[in-house]
Amino acid sequence: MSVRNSQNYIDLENQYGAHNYHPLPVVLTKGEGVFVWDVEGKRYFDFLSAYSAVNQGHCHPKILAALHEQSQRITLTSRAFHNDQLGPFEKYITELLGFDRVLPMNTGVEGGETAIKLARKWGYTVKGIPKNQAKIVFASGNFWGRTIAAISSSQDPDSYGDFGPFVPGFEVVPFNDLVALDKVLQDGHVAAFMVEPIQGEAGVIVPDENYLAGVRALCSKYNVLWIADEVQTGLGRTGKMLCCDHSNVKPDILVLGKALGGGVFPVSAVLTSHEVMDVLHPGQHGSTFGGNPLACAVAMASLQVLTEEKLPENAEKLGEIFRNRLKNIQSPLVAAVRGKGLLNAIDILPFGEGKTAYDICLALRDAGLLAKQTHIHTIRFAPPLTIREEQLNQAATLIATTIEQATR
Ligand code: IF1
Repeated sequence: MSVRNSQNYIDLENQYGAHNYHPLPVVLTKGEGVFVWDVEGKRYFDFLSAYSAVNQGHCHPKILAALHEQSQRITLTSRAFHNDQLGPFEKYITELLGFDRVLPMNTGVEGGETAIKLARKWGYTVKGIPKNQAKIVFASGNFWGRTIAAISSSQDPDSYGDFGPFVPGFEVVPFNDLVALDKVLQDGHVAAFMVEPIQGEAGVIVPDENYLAGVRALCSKYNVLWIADEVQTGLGRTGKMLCCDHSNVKPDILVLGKALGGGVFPVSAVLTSHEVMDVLHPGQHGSTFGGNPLACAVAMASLQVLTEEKLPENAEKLGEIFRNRLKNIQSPLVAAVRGKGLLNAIDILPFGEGKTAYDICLALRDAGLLAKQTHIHTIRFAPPLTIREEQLNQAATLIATTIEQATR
């Protein structure tokens, strides 16, 4: 076949691939910093960052160098043997984030599953919950992945429909509701409460200022482990290294993923105390790829880039500017603007003949910016944290113009 165009690639996916996504019609072939290019050579601002997995920008030179350098030496040993990258990475990340121990995995959902297994085992062996009666509480609107356990806590029919039966022992309370949480945590069989500090997939739902402090206090009061799912909000995205840092509170178990791999490799991690992590003994949990030398080298570089380039601080500063620009959009379509740092979203009212946020995303694509809607009416805006102020303003102008022209 001669050089393929976008449609050729889309046709191949339609014919040979599972239809488990409905991607925006654009075919990407190159990424650098805050920009991506399609196969026709058109450049776009990337305002999704692979759902916050590319916080450091596409193909960051330091992260690629770590990937390349380590890949020339050794890439996979399994945990049957030690390797010379795991220990240094474990020391670095636990000291950087202030936890005693870390358990490395690969994807975010594996991190969530690991956290839940740790909590259940702690519940039985430390808290004294009767065997197989441990409960895990989740916030309604949660999203933490696509495994059977993850969808067992979901209220989204797209996530759980026709995939039953579901994992028992899961309960749900309204997000951002400390009264409801207080009530449910009084059940002595509750081992943990798992919650995102800001709910990403639900539509960038930011809780009240005092919510996380309330979660911390209630979990301590009732001897329940607080699991913070910072797979999407962590690693600088909301303007601090961890979203919990805005409230000066620390979870008992922290789950990281996405940008821990710097946009080049799947790396996730669960960080916690000696008391919790030491309930696990050899042979009780693991993963073929968890803690592999290539992942550790990449994750180390990914974390160093965040701190060396002050990316959380940049996200904090530019997030304020961006939300102000969105709030000044002169259009009746914009129903709400919300977010923290460079995790932001707008709600778009239906317009024209049944047009929705998806149609705005198509228009943004034509204007040179890629973003994706969630739950029909919300567009999430999450550029790489390396974005510069002039680039952010250029993108904000493009967004404003596109939305203001949508109803003309
Ligand atoms: C998809 C959503 C985002 C997450 C939080 C754990 C995980 C995720 C807070 C699991 C993953 C991804 C999954 C991906 C799209 C994306 C997503 F739209 F699906 F919900 F970001 F909002 N905790 N989120 O957001 O991490 O196992 O995927 O590495 O499934 O389409 P993972």
